[in-house]
Amino acid sequence: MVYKREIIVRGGHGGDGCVSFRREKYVPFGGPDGGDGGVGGNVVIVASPNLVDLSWMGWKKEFVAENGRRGGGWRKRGKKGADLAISVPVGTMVLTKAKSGEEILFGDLRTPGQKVLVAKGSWGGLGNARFATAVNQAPEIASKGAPGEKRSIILEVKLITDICIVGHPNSGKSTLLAAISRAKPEIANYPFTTRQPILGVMPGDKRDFVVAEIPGLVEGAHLGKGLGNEFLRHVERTKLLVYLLDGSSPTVIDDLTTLDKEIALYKGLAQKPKIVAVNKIDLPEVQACLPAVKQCFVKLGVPVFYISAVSGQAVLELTRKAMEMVEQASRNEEMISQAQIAVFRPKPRK
Ligand SMILES: Nc1nc2c(ncn2[C@@H]2O[C@H](COP(=O)(O)OP(=O)(O)OP(=O)(O)O)[C@@H](O)[C@H]2O)c(=O)[nH]1
Ligand SMILES: [Mg+2]
Repeated sequence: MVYKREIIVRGGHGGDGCVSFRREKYVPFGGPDGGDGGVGGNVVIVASPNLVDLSWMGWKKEFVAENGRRGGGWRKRGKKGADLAISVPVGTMVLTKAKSGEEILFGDLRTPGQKVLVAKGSWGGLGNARFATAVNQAPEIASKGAPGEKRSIILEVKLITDICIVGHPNSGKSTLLAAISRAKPEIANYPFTTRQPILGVMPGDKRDFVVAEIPGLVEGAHLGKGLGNEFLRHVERTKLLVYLLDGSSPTVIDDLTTLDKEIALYKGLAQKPKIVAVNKIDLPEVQACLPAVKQCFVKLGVPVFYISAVSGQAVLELTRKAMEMVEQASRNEEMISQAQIAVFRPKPRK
């Protein structure tokens, strides 16, 4: 899976202007009639709901829109170069690098079909008809089309979700996602069944919630162990994390610590609102040690939901709480963004 790529984009060059003179039998008053060159095509980045990553780009480095064509006789303007649309997944951020090396946000494609223009095609050159003046009625000059705009951009995919389910491999993330949403992820009793983020839509009372499952994290994921922690980039823009622990694991308390450590090591994730859930409580062996586990979590002061993604036990309570927390997080975000809007008022007259 490719979630970050640096590419070069270039708008089409403008077509050259044309030098031409009208010369027809029996037609007096010919004169310069060279048309202008066509405009070069633009490069636009478009958010497509059918993509999940940038792997379709392969090793291609440079993306170039079509050049404008040359102008023609009879004052014909050259054909416009076609625009080049580069499709990217919804949730892609388009960045450019400043001279200082800092990455600057150019556009954030959050909804399907949203576009951002990254390189403009250039104007075509002028044909000789444009240069005719009273003193130079037969100009033999035309201007060249200008080169298209060229820049290097960085595309970074960061999914936009309400809830992200994170946990160790095999803890039942896909089973929970399938239980609460319309997604149909692969479920199997071996680690790393899910190898890429999976999205699902959970219907709520007022609106739908986008839920994602991120591939399993293991201790040392930030050092590249297991599937690594690069999937955590998709957690950056979620409103709520659901830590899903495997109740049948003999080290369920330590599992929470290692999971939290891996998440906190990724920039900005330590502050995210989160819910902890222990799964698979329908299993008799889990039932047997549940009182001891509950006691440990109470001692730690961590509120926990004890659920079974298979039987559906306590799943509704978990989702209700999750929706409530997402709504609260959205309200907080709104308040912060409103506080950041500058309001300019005229000064009162004396
Ligand atoms: N008994 C029981 N088994 C469960 C429960 N939830 C998941 N399982 C089983 O646990 C195994 C792993 O489930 P998955 O949903 O694939 O787990 P995952 O966390 O998505 O695993 P990876 O994608 O590999 O990281 C499957 O055999 C599930 O049937 C549960 O609540 N009770
Ligand atoms: Mg899975």
